[in-house]
Amino acid sequence: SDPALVDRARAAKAALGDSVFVLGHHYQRDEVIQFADVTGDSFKLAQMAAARPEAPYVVFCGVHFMAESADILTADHQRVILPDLGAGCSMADMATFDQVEECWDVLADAGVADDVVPVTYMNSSADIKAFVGRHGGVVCTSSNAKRALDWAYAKGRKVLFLPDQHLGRNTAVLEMGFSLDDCVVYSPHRREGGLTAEQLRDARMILWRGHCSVHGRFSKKSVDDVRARVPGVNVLVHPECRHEVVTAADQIGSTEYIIRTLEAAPPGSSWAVGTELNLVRRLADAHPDKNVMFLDKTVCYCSTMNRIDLPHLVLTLESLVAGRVENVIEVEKETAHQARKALDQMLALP
Ligand code: CIZ
Ligand code: SF4
Repeated sequence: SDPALVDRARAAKAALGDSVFVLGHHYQRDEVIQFADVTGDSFKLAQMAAARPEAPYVVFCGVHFMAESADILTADHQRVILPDLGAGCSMADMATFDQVEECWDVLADAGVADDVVPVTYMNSSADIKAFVGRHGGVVCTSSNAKRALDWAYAKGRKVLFLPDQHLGRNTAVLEMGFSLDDCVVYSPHRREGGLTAEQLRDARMILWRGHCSVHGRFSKKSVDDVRARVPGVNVLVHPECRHEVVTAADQIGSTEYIIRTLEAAPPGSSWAVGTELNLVRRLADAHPDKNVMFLDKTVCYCSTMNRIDLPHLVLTLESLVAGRVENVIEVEKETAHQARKALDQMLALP
């Protein structure tokens, strides 16, 4: 990255001192992550967001839904800033509030709404988290999806899982012993979700038709090809990948799990990793004694994560030095209150 920009970021951050707290998601660019005070996946960053109550500015290098969660979890006097407001998430955008309300009506018409506990993946808007909080549900991440589902099934007979069908299906089938037939997929663009009332009554897991545009692109062929190319390779993938991919892989886990697994791996071992490319590159650099590769070279970065680049970070930090607070993410009060219930429920999971 441009050395002049690195110097400017360093100078602005030094000038701000303890008044700024920079959070960096693992999928961020190297040029940005070097300025993060804390790095993590969405769960760790949600836990860490409130760790510096004395810092008035929390600069969130990640995507919009993560900054919303940080705003909900930080103190009222703290402002959460997203260096590029265009950094959204295509998965989160696949479930809008109106669509989810309509789905709930469909469940009510089928006579099952009272049996359903809604569970939403962290990768969803604050509106959706608020919906889930209002209906007695919980937020989950890829590191605690099983615990969230155990909690939900202790409360109700069915789960509506938003918005990532793959995380929901993979957790239900691989960790809860469900069959694929226990799961149905609700399509927000089809009448009645494309399901009959009978299907909704029989299902245990109602999956929203959403997916990640990065992880959803790995295929069974990606796994077969790397196994043919690299003898003895270990295939390690994120549970946002399709079911055919996780069943063909050797290990499945959240971002933090992937990082820990590579740390513990023996020197000389080979790993094909199916997750975001910035993270895989960084892991390859961090472990030169291991053969760490990207699962499928035709898949690329998360384009919205990559919108946060060094120029945006420099502008954000320099504006703060000049006393201008821009790109603030502020969740409306009642939405924040309801969403917080679902987030607190997640943070309280055993
Ligand atoms: O795909 C993502 O955005 C993930 C895995 C986020 C996270 O850190 O859980
Ligand atoms: Fe969203 Fe996928 Fe990008 Fe994560 S990697 S922010 S789920 S599009």
